[in-house]
Amino acid sequence: MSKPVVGIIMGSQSDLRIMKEAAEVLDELGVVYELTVVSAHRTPLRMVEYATDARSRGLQVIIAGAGGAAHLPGMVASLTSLPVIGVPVKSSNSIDGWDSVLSILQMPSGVPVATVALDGARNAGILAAQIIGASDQTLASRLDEFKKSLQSKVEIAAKNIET
Ligand code: RP5
Repeated sequence: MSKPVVGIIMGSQSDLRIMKEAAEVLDELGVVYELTVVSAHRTPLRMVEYATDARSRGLQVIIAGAGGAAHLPGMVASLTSLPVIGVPVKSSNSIDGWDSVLSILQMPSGVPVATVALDGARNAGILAAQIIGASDQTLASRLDEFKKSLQSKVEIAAKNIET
């Protein structure tokens, strides 16, 4: 089995119900990933180690999901030059998820996080694959097929409702 190129991390095991959607779409696209829990607040040293070792371990993209005071994606982005995709998770204590969205979205200049929609882990997986696909022709072809399948679904739905 080849080495993971995408790292999926989340602030708590409670985020897995959302973050597993990133893993599922990477499975569909044939992208090898690893998945674990890293908390910016509860395990800060583990976060530093994960982010600083990520590139040397072969990762090319990190997907980081967190809820509430969701500092994990931004802090990881501050520690690595790998692209970081942030997934705001609507946790049970959230104020409608705005806390998660704004914590991840409003990054200072110089430290970007590619933020997807609230609970948008599936899109985070697709975006990670697209970043890797920019220099991987086999994956790019798979992504082209994936895009065509989205188009076909809409065309079939359109035919079904047209009168
Ligand atoms: C964040 O707090 C986690 O990312 C999670 O979304 C939220 C709640 O965590 P738990 O209290 O369920 O562990 O750090």
